[in-house]
Amino acid sequence: MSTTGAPIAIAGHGFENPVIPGFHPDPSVCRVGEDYYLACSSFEYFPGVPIFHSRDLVHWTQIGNVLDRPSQLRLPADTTPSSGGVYAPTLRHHDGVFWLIVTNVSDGGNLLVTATDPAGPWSDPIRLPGVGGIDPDIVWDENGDCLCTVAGVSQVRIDPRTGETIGEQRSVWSGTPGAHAPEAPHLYRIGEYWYLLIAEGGTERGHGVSIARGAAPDGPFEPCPANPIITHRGTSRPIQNTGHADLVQGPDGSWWMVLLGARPRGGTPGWHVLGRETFLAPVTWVEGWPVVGELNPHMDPPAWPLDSVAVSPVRDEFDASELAPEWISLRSRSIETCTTKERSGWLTLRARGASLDERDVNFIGRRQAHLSCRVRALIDPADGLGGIGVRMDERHHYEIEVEDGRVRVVARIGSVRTTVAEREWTAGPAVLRIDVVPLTHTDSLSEPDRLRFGVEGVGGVDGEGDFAVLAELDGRYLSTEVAGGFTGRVIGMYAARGTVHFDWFDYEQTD
Ligand code: 6LW
Repeated sequence: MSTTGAPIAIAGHGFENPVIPGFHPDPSVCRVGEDYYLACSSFEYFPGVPIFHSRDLVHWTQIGNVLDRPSQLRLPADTTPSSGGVYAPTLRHHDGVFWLIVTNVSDGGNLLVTATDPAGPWSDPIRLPGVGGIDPDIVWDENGDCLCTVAGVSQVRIDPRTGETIGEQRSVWSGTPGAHAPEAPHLYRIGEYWYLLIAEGGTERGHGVSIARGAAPDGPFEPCPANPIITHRGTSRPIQNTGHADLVQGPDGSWWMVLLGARPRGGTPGWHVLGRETFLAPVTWVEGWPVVGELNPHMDPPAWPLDSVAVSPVRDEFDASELAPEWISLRSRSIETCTTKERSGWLTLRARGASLDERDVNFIGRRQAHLSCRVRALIDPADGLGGIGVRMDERHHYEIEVEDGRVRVVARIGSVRTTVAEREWTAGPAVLRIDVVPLTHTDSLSEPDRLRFGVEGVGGVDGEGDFAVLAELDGRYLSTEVAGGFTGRVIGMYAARGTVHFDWFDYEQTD
């Protein structure tokens, strides 16, 4: 493989980042011929590990979820807190087969699955009980032996068909002296060296990527003199937390890095609300070391990054018998409690937990993928209670819900739960709406965005057109800086009592 190919600007115009906006952290990428595939972490959501396809590394389409059956993914409510579950996959293509290795920190640890078509089906898991540590990577050496390397950074030989370990797991590199959390290892044979890429500094503002190389895949490794090869720590760049990367070479010889980053907004200390997103950067090679280019090569001077050009489907009518792959449920999904087959053209949800405070609430949503967006849904609460909400975790969420002639907005922030607004509502179906509005002018105390909750079709003094706004809430409380953890906002529908039905759900990027 050449390590000298210069990156080409895609379509000659650079590209926009993030390439996969919204909560899509820990990207891992591989290429087969002209096709790129990329997988991300999914934590407490089911199905797990979204997988995307692209021809140019910029425009990605979700083609499925790798762990989409209970036999592959169990997220028991008692052992799966928010930000538990599925962490940091590595996706590779070897010997005509796709391999994905990942950790379910809430059920059994590391596992491997395989597929001939990355859209699925993926195999049942091969467990790796002997491999200790998160962020597993797999690679095959010149002898065909399979090496698994995990955060720390340590390595063990495995039999990928059985999951057995062969020999001891041993440390291969601990990263830059003094740097915290060496993790997310990926090992590659490039030219005459084996390269060990890692993340360092923790996944917050100190995040960065470092690399080392050696003659053998098990080391010893010599660190790159220019480490970290990318970090935005200590800068005023709009994209922060850059780290947890993977490398891929294009068919034209160009090299690229996918990595996670966050877009904090508002006043100090900055709040990022979309979780950690997937970014793309060009890579060149100088004296056998990778040099990472700008995340937004055509943007000068630096500006707020544009939202991805990927356009989300505006409306889901729930006419298909299967739900689209971007819909994610909390911890599990069953046909008994979440189905489009009960009322034709509607999504029916049957309540389990009694509110979004509960781990077993029946909530199904999609990642908020744009800083500015609008969500609307037509709900028939029948004789139950349900609504739409914006969720970080059980302790951080805002929602608007309807039942039996009442509509209300509820906010949960930490240990405080309150009904923010409530009004009479003519019983029957309602169009509930949430507008997420980023602030354009900020001072040191400003929130990153505001969330407006209301009902359509009623007018009202505080309304805009026929949109009656019941409440406008500060977005900072639904950010990672407040909620903690590894995820971002997910917006969706829920049932809190009885059985509720949704005719359609709109997600729309707004300006
Ligand atoms: C992941 C670790 C990290 O396992 O965060 O940013 C953890 N990197 O590598 C969860 O995403």
